[in-house]
Amino acid sequence: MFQQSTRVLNYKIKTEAINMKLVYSLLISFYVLSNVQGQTIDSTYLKENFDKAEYFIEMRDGIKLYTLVYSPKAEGDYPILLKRTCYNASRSDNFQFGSQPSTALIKEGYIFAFQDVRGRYMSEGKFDNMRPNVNGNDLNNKKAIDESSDTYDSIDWMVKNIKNNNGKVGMYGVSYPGFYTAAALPDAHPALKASSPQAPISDFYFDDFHHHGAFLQSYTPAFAVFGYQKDTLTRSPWYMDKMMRFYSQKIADGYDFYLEKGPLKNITEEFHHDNFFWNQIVEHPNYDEFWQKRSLLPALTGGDIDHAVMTVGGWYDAEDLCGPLNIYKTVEKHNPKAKNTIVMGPWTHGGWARERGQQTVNHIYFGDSISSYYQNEIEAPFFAHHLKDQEANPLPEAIMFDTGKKEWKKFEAWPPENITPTELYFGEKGKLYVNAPTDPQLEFEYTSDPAKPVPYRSVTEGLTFTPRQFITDDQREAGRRPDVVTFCTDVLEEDVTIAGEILANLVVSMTGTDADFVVKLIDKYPPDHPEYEHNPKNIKMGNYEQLVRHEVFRGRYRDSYSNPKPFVPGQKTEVSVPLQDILHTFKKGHRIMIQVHSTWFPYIDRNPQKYVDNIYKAEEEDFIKSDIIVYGASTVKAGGAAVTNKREIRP
Ligand code: PG9
Repeated sequence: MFQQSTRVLNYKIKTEAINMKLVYSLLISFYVLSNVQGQTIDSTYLKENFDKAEYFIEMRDGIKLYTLVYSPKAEGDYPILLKRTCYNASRSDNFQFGSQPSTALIKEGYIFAFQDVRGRYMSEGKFDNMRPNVNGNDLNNKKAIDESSDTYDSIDWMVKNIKNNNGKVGMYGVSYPGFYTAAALPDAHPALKASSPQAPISDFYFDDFHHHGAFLQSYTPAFAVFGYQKDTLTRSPWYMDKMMRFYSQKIADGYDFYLEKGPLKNITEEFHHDNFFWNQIVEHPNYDEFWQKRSLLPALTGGDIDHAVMTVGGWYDAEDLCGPLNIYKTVEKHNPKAKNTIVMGPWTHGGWARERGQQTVNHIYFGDSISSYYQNEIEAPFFAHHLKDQEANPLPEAIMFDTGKKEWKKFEAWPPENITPTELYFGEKGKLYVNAPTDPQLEFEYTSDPAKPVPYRSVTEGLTFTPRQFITDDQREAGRRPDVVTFCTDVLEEDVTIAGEILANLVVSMTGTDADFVVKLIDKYPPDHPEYEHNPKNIKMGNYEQLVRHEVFRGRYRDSYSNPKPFVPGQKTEVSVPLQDILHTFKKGHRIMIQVHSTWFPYIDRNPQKYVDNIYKAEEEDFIKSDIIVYGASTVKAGGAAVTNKREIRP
């Protein structure tokens, strides 16, 4: 797939071709991280057992979508398992399936279909990020197209034209393919019987590179993938030269690189000036109609979803964690006929699709063969039951991994019902109190300086394609900085399990007129915690302060994501920060910690801390220091349905 790109590169200086390997490995790591070859089944097995066919399926508006289909050679009628992707269906060409579908599914016997979505690779049409859903399915309105109608038309054609199919279709996919799976839920084709959106994007204003109005600067290179229309049908990425704008030089330290680049406007001018998606992000800093119509969640409230939906996510997924949790909750709340299940395991983005024996997230070990357990005992039975009428234990409502106890738990509801949230309070000398209010007048002050932002990692890291490994990092370095306030309980005398949502209600004031607030929930290990064998010798787990959950909130959106407003200097102001759900037991002998600060770079772009209309267009001189106070009236509620979203009520 990089033939074409290497040719392009031959017109440039020699050294760049060398860097192509770096980019290839980055892109592959990006794809491989959701498509790693972990299969015991190789292309020879696939070639011996499957026949390949390629189709251009015509949509209701005449656009044709490339669909690669592998059918079992063995006699029989098989369900179709469809994956729709913007990441090149041809990556499965030559029987190179990658990590999905799993070995269990391949051996079970399905017709596997891989489709390029509209405007991508071998498919015709124009690409749109998170294409807005068109309500309803008016087959006569040839112009009313979206990902749901494209899936409907594709399924309709496949069940009528692909030999030996049993008339039932399942869908699956990780990340953007997870979104395409979820986007097919409203107005679904009647043959669609089992959907598994995995790490699906729900809303690009809350997933991936936006978190509550802040921009995740660590995503910057990735926009080359999504911001250029292609002008031919191709099996190769047409945007590689744009990607090379970042990777044509060796960048050893992303923190220095981005700090030297200064305000985001410089990134636009130097790297993304011709990127349509980047320019849409720059022109729409608030949650306006551009983003609202690209949220999938409102389309899932129609009540029409009546088949099996198993949403899958990773508790340590730095890309799409909002998506799986909110798609599951929205389907559950609005679609009583849906057979709705959620599975959340100790994985990073798409981790369940790759088995490496030891399941680790950076320095933390969670157990062995956890992905194989999911593939063989959860995912394969799910599809076999709903697509092949095979008996399977009906899945419980929620299969959730406790990342502290390191064991699976089943729940009848998620968030669990009848749970009283654990309330955490900030006390003197950095003491954190559990369910014991402190003096609301207490003041915890720090000076936030965007010229010296808090590094988001204490290790040197080059440019990331998307952020990943930081998500269970040790937070001791951060806690030693004067611009990070840290609170810690005494040693726990019994286990404290937090299951469900988390809401930090901060009471703050500042000398500036805008600020971000980073809130972290941390598990502090005892001094004698054993080492993990997968770690290098210098990584000691005694007193390790493991990040369990984090969130950033851009304070200007405290009352509305659509209508930002400045802070009044010196005025006490509430900023509520919803953190994504967890299932984590803080074990006896551990401590619970909270950290609060206002920069986290270059994971998060820097807030100038002087209110400007559009931070993507801020000037160097807009960036100012700000003295910030967090008051003892702040609380963190954790567990159950702790989050009451006082801003725009999203379904
Ligand atoms: N999380 C993936 C992604 C989206 C946008 C930019 C970079 C990565 C994905 O949803 O495919």
